[in-house]
Amino acid sequence: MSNIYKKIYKEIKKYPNIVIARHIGPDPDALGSQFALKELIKNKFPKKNVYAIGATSSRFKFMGILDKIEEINKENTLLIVLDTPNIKRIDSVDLEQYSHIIKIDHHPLVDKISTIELIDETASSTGQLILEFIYVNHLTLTDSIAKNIYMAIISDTGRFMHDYTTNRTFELITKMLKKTNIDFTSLYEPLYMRPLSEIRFQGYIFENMEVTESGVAYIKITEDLLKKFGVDSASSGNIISELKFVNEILVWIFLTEDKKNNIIRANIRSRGPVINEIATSYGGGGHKYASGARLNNWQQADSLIVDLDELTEEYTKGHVK
Ligand SMILES: [Mn+2]
Repeated sequence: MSNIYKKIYKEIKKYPNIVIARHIGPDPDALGSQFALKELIKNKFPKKNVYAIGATSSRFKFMGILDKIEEINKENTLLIVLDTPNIKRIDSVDLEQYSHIIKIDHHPLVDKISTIELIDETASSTGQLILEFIYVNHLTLTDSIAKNIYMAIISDTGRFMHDYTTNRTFELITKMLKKTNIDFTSLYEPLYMRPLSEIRFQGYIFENMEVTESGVAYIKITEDLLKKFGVDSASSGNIISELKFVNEILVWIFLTEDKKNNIIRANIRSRGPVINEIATSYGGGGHKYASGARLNNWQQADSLIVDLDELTEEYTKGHVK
Protein backbone atom coordinates (compact mmCIF):
# COMPACT_ATOMS: atom_id res chain seq x y z
CA MET A 1 0.00 0.00 0.00
CA SER A 2 2.78 2.47 0.78
CA ASN A 3 3.93 2.24 -2.85
CA ILE A 4 0.87 4.00 -4.14
CA TYR A 5 1.43 6.85 -1.66
CA LYS A 6 4.97 7.24 -2.97
CA LYS A 7 3.84 7.02 -6.56
CA ILE A 8 1.31 9.80 -6.00
CA TYR A 9 3.99 11.96 -4.45
CA LYS A 10 6.25 11.38 -7.47
CA GLU A 11 3.44 12.43 -9.79
CA ILE A 12 2.79 15.59 -7.79
CA LYS A 13 6.48 16.44 -8.07
CA LYS A 14 6.31 16.32 -11.89
CA TYR A 15 3.67 18.94 -12.60
CA PRO A 16 3.87 22.73 -12.22
CA ASN A 17 0.08 23.06 -12.00
CA ILE A 18 -2.11 21.00 -9.73
CA VAL A 19 -5.89 21.12 -9.49
CA ILE A 20 -7.53 19.48 -6.47
CA ALA A 21 -11.21 18.63 -6.86
CA ARG A 22 -13.87 16.76 -4.84
CA HIS A 23 -17.57 15.93 -4.85
CA ILE A 24 -20.55 18.24 -5.20
CA GLY A 25 -22.27 19.16 -1.95
CA PRO A 26 -18.94 19.13 -0.11
CA ASP A 27 -18.66 17.92 3.48
CA PRO A 28 -15.80 18.63 5.90
CA ASP A 29 -13.97 15.47 4.75
CA ALA A 30 -13.93 16.62 1.14
CA LEU A 31 -13.03 20.21 2.01
CA GLY A 32 -10.57 19.45 4.79
CA SER A 33 -8.72 16.94 2.58
CA GLN A 34 -8.64 19.45 -0.27
CA PHE A 35 -7.24 22.31 1.83
CA ALA A 36 -4.78 20.07 3.67
CA LEU A 37 -3.40 18.61 0.45
CA LYS A 38 -3.14 22.05 -1.15
CA GLU A 39 -1.15 23.39 1.78
CA LEU A 40 1.10 20.32 1.86
CA ILE A 41 2.00 20.73 -1.79
CA LYS A 42 2.45 24.51 -1.49
CA ASN A 43 4.74 24.16 1.53
CA LYS A 44 6.91 21.58 -0.16
CA PHE A 45 6.87 23.15 -3.65
CA PRO A 46 6.22 26.90 -3.29
CA LYS A 47 6.58 27.51 -7.04
CA LYS A 48 3.79 25.20 -8.06
CA ASN A 49 0.35 26.61 -8.80
CA VAL A 50 -2.10 24.67 -6.69
CA TYR A 51 -5.86 25.17 -6.91
CA ALA A 52 -8.53 23.75 -4.63
CA ILE A 53 -11.68 24.02 -6.74
CA GLY A 54 -15.43 23.48 -6.52
CA ALA A 55 -18.52 25.42 -5.50
CA THR A 56 -18.29 27.35 -2.24
CA SER A 57 -20.08 25.88 0.75
CA SER A 58 -21.59 28.61 2.88
CA ARG A 59 -21.90 26.28 5.85
CA PHE A 60 -18.21 25.34 5.91
CA LYS A 61 -16.79 28.65 4.69
CA PHE A 62 -14.63 28.86 7.82
CA MET A 63 -12.56 25.92 6.57
CA GLY A 64 -11.00 27.88 3.72
CA ILE A 65 -11.45 29.71 0.44
CA LEU A 66 -11.74 27.87 -2.85
CA ASP A 67 -9.90 28.86 -6.02
CA LYS A 68 -10.95 29.61 -9.57
CA ILE A 69 -8.94 28.50 -12.58
CA GLU A 70 -8.87 30.46 -15.80
CA GLU A 71 -7.46 27.99 -18.29
CA ILE A 72 -5.94 24.55 -18.13
CA ASN A 73 -2.85 23.40 -19.95
CA LYS A 74 -3.51 19.71 -20.48
CA GLU A 75 0.12 18.73 -20.62
CA ASN A 76 1.48 20.29 -17.46
CA THR A 77 -1.51 20.12 -15.16
CA LEU A 78 -2.29 17.29 -12.77
CA LEU A 79 -5.85 16.79 -11.56
CA ILE A 80 -6.31 15.14 -8.16
CA VAL A 81 -9.87 14.02 -7.38
CA LEU A 82 -10.60 13.45 -3.70
CA ASP A 83 -13.42 11.63 -1.90
CA THR A 84 -15.55 11.06 -5.05
CA PRO A 85 -16.37 7.63 -6.51
CA ASN A 86 -18.71 8.76 -9.33
CA ILE A 87 -17.63 10.85 -12.30
CA LYS A 88 -20.92 12.72 -12.32
CA ARG A 89 -20.41 13.82 -8.71
CA ILE A 90 -17.07 15.52 -9.29
CA ASP A 91 -17.61 19.26 -8.75
CA SER A 92 -16.60 21.76 -11.49
CA VAL A 93 -14.42 19.38 -13.50
CA ASP A 94 -14.54 18.33 -17.13
CA LEU A 95 -12.35 15.24 -17.17
CA GLU A 96 -11.73 15.73 -20.90
CA GLN A 97 -9.67 18.78 -20.04
CA TYR A 98 -7.07 16.74 -18.17
CA SER A 99 -4.72 14.05 -19.37
CA HIS A 100 -3.05 13.44 -16.00
CA ILE A 101 -5.36 12.38 -13.21
CA ILE A 102 -5.05 10.83 -9.75
CA LYS A 103 -7.83 9.72 -7.43
CA ILE A 104 -7.72 9.35 -3.65
CA ASP A 105 -10.89 7.95 -2.07
CA HIS A 106 -12.31 5.77 0.68
CA HIS A 107 -15.61 4.93 -1.04
CA PRO A 108 -16.08 1.69 -2.97
CA LEU A 109 -14.94 2.16 -6.56
CA VAL A 110 -17.65 3.21 -9.00
CA ASP A 111 -15.98 4.90 -11.99
CA LYS A 112 -12.32 4.38 -12.77
CA ILE A 113 -10.87 7.68 -13.99
CA SER A 114 -7.14 7.10 -13.83
CA THR A 115 -4.42 4.47 -13.74
CA ILE A 116 -3.29 5.93 -10.42
CA GLU A 117 -6.08 5.44 -7.95
CA LEU A 118 -5.64 5.14 -4.21
CA ILE A 119 -8.87 3.52 -3.04
CA ASP A 120 -8.91 2.27 0.53
CA GLU A 121 -12.36 1.24 1.69
CA THR A 122 -11.03 0.41 5.13
CA ALA A 123 -10.14 4.05 5.77
CA SER A 124 -12.58 6.14 7.77
CA SER A 125 -12.23 9.14 5.51
CA THR A 126 -10.20 10.78 2.79
CA GLY A 127 -8.65 12.90 5.56
CA GLN A 128 -7.21 9.72 7.04
CA LEU A 129 -5.66 8.84 3.66
CA ILE A 130 -4.10 12.30 3.41
CA LEU A 131 -2.59 11.70 6.84
CA GLU A 132 -1.15 8.36 5.66
CA PHE A 133 0.21 10.21 2.62
CA ILE A 134 1.96 12.72 4.89
CA TYR A 135 3.67 10.05 6.98
CA VAL A 136 4.71 7.77 4.10
CA ASN A 137 6.33 10.71 2.30
CA HIS A 138 7.74 12.42 5.44
CA LEU A 139 5.94 15.68 4.76
CA THR A 140 5.65 18.46 7.31
CA LEU A 141 2.46 18.82 9.30
CA THR A 142 1.46 22.37 10.20
CA ASP A 143 -1.29 23.29 12.65
CA SER A 144 -3.62 24.38 9.89
CA ILE A 145 -3.11 21.13 7.97
CA ALA A 146 -3.75 19.19 11.17
CA LYS A 147 -6.94 21.16 11.87
CA ASN A 148 -8.32 20.45 8.40
CA ILE A 149 -7.51 16.77 8.70
CA TYR A 150 -9.00 16.56 12.17
CA MET A 151 -12.26 18.13 10.95
CA ALA A 152 -12.28 15.79 7.95
CA ILE A 153 -11.94 12.70 10.12
CA ILE A 154 -14.32 13.62 12.92
CA SER A 155 -16.95 14.61 10.42
CA ASP A 156 -16.85 11.39 8.38
CA THR A 157 -16.64 9.18 11.47
CA GLY A 158 -19.33 11.06 13.41
CA ARG A 159 -16.75 11.83 16.09
CA PHE A 160 -15.18 8.34 15.96
CA MET A 161 -18.48 6.52 16.17
CA HIS A 162 -19.30 5.15 12.71
CA ASP A 163 -17.96 1.96 11.14
CA TYR A 164 -14.54 2.27 9.59
CA THR A 165 -13.26 4.03 12.68
CA THR A 166 -10.34 1.72 13.42
CA ASN A 167 -7.20 1.40 15.51
CA ARG A 168 -5.41 2.92 12.55
CA THR A 169 -7.62 6.02 12.73
CA PHE A 170 -6.66 6.56 16.36
CA GLU A 171 -2.98 5.75 15.76
CA LEU A 172 -2.74 8.36 13.03
CA ILE A 173 -4.68 10.97 14.98
CA THR A 174 -2.58 10.45 18.11
CA LYS A 175 0.61 10.80 16.11
CA MET A 176 -0.75 13.98 14.53
CA LEU A 177 -1.86 15.53 17.82
CA LYS A 178 1.52 14.81 19.41
CA LYS A 179 3.27 16.59 16.54
CA THR A 180 1.09 19.70 16.48
CA ASN A 181 -0.47 22.11 18.95
CA ILE A 182 -4.03 22.21 17.80
CA ASP A 183 -6.77 22.86 20.31
CA PHE A 184 -8.99 20.18 18.82
CA THR A 185 -11.95 20.59 21.14
CA SER A 186 -12.39 24.14 19.82
CA LEU A 187 -12.97 22.74 16.32
CA TYR A 188 -16.31 21.18 17.24
CA GLU A 189 -18.28 24.37 17.70
CA PRO A 190 -17.99 25.76 14.15
CA LEU A 191 -18.61 22.29 12.73
CA TYR A 192 -21.75 21.58 14.71
CA MET A 193 -23.44 24.98 15.00
CA ARG A 194 -26.84 24.87 13.29
CA PRO A 195 -29.58 27.37 12.57
CA LEU A 196 -32.84 27.12 14.52
CA SER A 197 -34.72 26.65 11.23
CA GLU A 198 -32.91 23.35 10.73
CA ILE A 199 -33.76 22.15 14.24
CA ARG A 200 -37.43 22.95 13.64
CA PHE A 201 -37.24 21.08 10.33
CA GLN A 202 -35.68 18.14 12.20
CA GLY A 203 -38.65 18.21 14.56
CA TYR A 204 -40.99 18.02 11.57
CA ILE A 205 -39.16 15.01 10.11
CA PHE A 206 -39.21 13.09 13.40
CA GLU A 207 -42.88 13.85 13.86
CA ASN A 208 -43.95 12.98 10.32
CA MET A 209 -41.76 10.14 9.07
CA GLU A 210 -43.48 6.82 8.41
CA VAL A 211 -42.06 3.70 10.06
CA THR A 212 -42.93 0.30 8.60
CA GLU A 213 -43.41 -2.84 10.63
CA SER A 214 -40.05 -4.22 9.54
CA GLY A 215 -38.28 -1.08 10.76
CA VAL A 216 -37.87 1.13 7.70
CA ALA A 217 -38.40 4.82 8.37
CA TYR A 218 -38.93 7.17 5.46
CA ILE A 219 -39.90 10.74 4.80
CA LYS A 220 -40.70 12.53 1.55
CA ILE A 221 -39.36 16.05 1.51
CA THR A 222 -40.74 18.33 -1.19
CA GLU A 223 -39.21 21.63 -2.21
CA ASP A 224 -42.28 23.40 -0.84
CA LEU A 225 -41.57 21.87 2.54
CA LEU A 226 -37.94 23.01 2.44
CA LYS A 227 -39.15 26.49 1.57
CA LYS A 228 -41.67 26.49 4.39
CA PHE A 229 -38.96 25.72 6.93
CA GLY A 230 -36.40 28.02 5.31
CA VAL A 231 -33.82 25.25 4.86
CA ASP A 232 -32.08 23.75 1.84
CA SER A 233 -31.63 20.16 0.74
CA ALA A 234 -28.27 19.94 2.53
CA SER A 235 -30.15 20.18 5.83
CA SER A 236 -31.56 16.68 5.52
CA GLY A 237 -27.99 15.42 5.25
CA ASN A 238 -27.26 16.96 8.62
CA ILE A 239 -30.30 15.38 10.24
CA ILE A 240 -30.11 11.84 8.86
CA SER A 241 -27.42 10.61 11.24
CA GLU A 242 -29.63 11.53 14.23
CA LEU A 243 -31.71 8.41 13.60
CA LYS A 244 -28.91 5.95 14.16
CA PHE A 245 -29.96 4.86 17.62
CA VAL A 246 -33.70 4.32 17.53
CA ASN A 247 -35.05 0.96 18.73
CA GLU A 248 -37.76 0.64 16.10
CA ILE A 249 -35.63 1.73 13.12
CA LEU A 250 -33.14 -0.42 11.19
CA VAL A 251 -33.11 1.37 7.84
CA TRP A 252 -34.04 4.96 7.19
CA ILE A 253 -34.55 6.90 3.96
CA PHE A 254 -34.78 10.62 3.30
CA LEU A 255 -36.31 11.38 -0.10
CA THR A 256 -35.68 14.97 -1.09
CA GLU A 257 -37.11 16.63 -4.17
CA ASP A 258 -34.67 18.57 -6.35
CA LYS A 259 -36.70 20.36 -9.01
CA LYS A 260 -33.72 22.06 -10.63
CA ASN A 261 -32.16 18.73 -11.54
CA ASN A 262 -35.57 17.09 -11.88
CA ILE A 263 -34.71 14.28 -9.48
CA ILE A 264 -35.56 12.87 -6.07
CA ARG A 265 -32.46 12.49 -3.95
CA ALA A 266 -32.54 9.35 -1.81
CA ASN A 267 -30.33 9.18 1.25
CA ILE A 268 -30.32 5.77 2.88
CA ARG A 269 -28.79 4.64 6.17
CA SER A 270 -28.84 1.30 7.94
CA ARG A 271 -27.71 -0.20 11.20
CA GLY A 272 -28.19 -3.78 10.03
CA PRO A 273 -29.08 -4.76 6.47
CA VAL A 274 -26.47 -4.04 3.79
CA ILE A 275 -28.11 -1.44 1.57
CA ASN A 276 -25.63 -0.45 -1.09
CA GLU A 277 -26.63 -3.18 -3.53
CA ILE A 278 -30.16 -1.84 -3.65
CA ALA A 279 -28.83 1.72 -3.98
CA THR A 280 -26.68 0.58 -6.89
CA SER A 281 -29.66 -1.05 -8.59
CA TYR A 282 -31.26 2.42 -8.58
CA GLY A 283 -28.21 3.96 -10.21
CA GLY A 284 -26.67 5.10 -6.95
CA GLY A 285 -24.12 3.57 -4.64
CA GLY A 286 -22.14 4.08 -1.48
CA HIS A 287 -21.08 2.24 1.62
CA LYS A 288 -22.70 -0.87 3.12
CA TYR A 289 -24.64 1.15 5.68
CA ALA A 290 -24.72 4.60 4.07
CA SER A 291 -25.81 4.94 0.48
CA GLY A 292 -27.65 7.21 -1.86
CA ALA A 293 -29.29 7.42 -5.26
CA ARG A 294 -30.79 9.98 -7.58
CA LEU A 295 -34.29 8.90 -8.55
CA ASN A 296 -36.34 10.08 -11.51
CA ASN A 297 -39.73 10.37 -9.82
CA TRP A 298 -41.83 9.58 -6.75
CA GLN A 299 -42.94 6.20 -8.19
CA GLN A 300 -39.31 5.13 -8.18
CA ALA A 301 -39.03 6.42 -4.62
CA ASP A 302 -41.98 4.25 -3.60
CA SER A 303 -40.46 1.19 -5.20
CA LEU A 304 -37.16 1.87 -3.42
CA ILE A 305 -39.05 1.96 -0.11
CA VAL A 306 -40.68 -1.39 -0.94
CA ASP A 307 -37.34 -2.98 -1.87
CA LEU A 308 -35.68 -1.79 1.31
CA ASP A 309 -38.67 -2.87 3.37
CA GLU A 310 -38.44 -6.40 1.93
CA LEU A 311 -34.70 -6.48 2.55
CA THR A 312 -35.21 -5.39 6.15
CA GLU A 313 -37.93 -7.93 6.71
CA GLU A 314 -35.66 -10.72 5.41
CA TYR A 315 -32.85 -9.41 7.55
CA THR A 316 -35.00 -9.47 10.67
CA LYS A 317 -36.05 -13.03 9.91
CA GLY A 318 -32.37 -13.90 9.74
CA HIS A 319 -32.27 -14.80 6.05
CA VAL A 320 -29.78 -12.17 5.02
CA LYS A 321 -27.04 -10.32 6.83
MN1 LIG B 1 -15.40 11.11 2.84
